[in-house]
Amino acid sequence: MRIAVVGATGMVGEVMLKVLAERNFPVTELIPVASERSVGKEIEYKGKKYKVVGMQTAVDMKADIALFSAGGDTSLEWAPKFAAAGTTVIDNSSAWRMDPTKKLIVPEINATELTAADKIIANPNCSTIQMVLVLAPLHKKYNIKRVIVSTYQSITGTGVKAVQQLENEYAGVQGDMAYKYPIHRNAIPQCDSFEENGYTKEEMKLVRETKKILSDNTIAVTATAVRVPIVGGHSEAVNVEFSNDFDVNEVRNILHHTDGVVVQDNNDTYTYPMPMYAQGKDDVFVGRIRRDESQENTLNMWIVADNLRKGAATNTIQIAEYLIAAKLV
Ligand code: 2RA
Repeated sequence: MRIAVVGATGMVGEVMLKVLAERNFPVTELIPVASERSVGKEIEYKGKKYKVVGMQTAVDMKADIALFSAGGDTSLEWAPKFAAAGTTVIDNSSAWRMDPTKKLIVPEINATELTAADKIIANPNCSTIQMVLVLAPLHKKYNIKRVIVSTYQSITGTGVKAVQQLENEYAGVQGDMAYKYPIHRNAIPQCDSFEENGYTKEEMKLVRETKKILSDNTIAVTATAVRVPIVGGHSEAVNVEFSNDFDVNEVRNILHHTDGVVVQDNNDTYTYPMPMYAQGKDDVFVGRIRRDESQENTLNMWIVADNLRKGAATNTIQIAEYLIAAKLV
């Protein structure tokens, strides 16, 4: 497979290259792509060096699949050009996610929706992916009425500049600010910009994308997304109201048998998910599973995942793997 990685020099792009190598993805030719200022830079993949090329050069090379993590504006401009050249694009930005003509895919949930006609495929937002992977089997079993989610999001979701800000604050030096406020010893209740309704774009991604991926607009979702000074991954406190009652042990068993989900839930041994231990892994970890005693048919959970892996790079590559296995590329 001729594979283009668009945004190859960025944080997610670098993880995509790492995951492609780890999973021994069938790459016959790698095309690292980035903005003009990075053209000519060298990246290493499986011990071999590759020169970064620009966007038009990459389009002309007619990759089979292009894995995009280059921001919404770049994707809006260039994904159609790659697609017109016959390349199937899997995009990590929010540009295409809510486009009714584009599929929004978490392979374990809805990869079967994909067809060969899908030339631009949207990868959901990281905080959405980890939540819906846990919610999907429970929705099927108990029918979800409402979700309340509070997120505790890693600064890696913002990018390299945010990580550098935290390191500068640790060191007590002044540098470029990714956020309006200090992040060290702080929690910032704003991820991305605000919308008219007072929610942030990050919160509305959780609201809108959950309904699309689960194919059910009746599900009520509300979210509060918070940035916290950690690097390992995103954590989420999720409260779910079902139409039907449930048994907590049955919930644990359903999740234990769900692909891509690992249950870590034992109060006697202080076993529960934590981002420090999720970092570098592709599973979504769930624990603190307990009935919400304040309301019938309602469950509380704690969900953690590495936002750069299952939340972005790995999910993208799993979509590509599905396309190949299903002979859609
Ligand atoms: C964030 N999910 O964490 C967004 C974008 N990666 O900032």
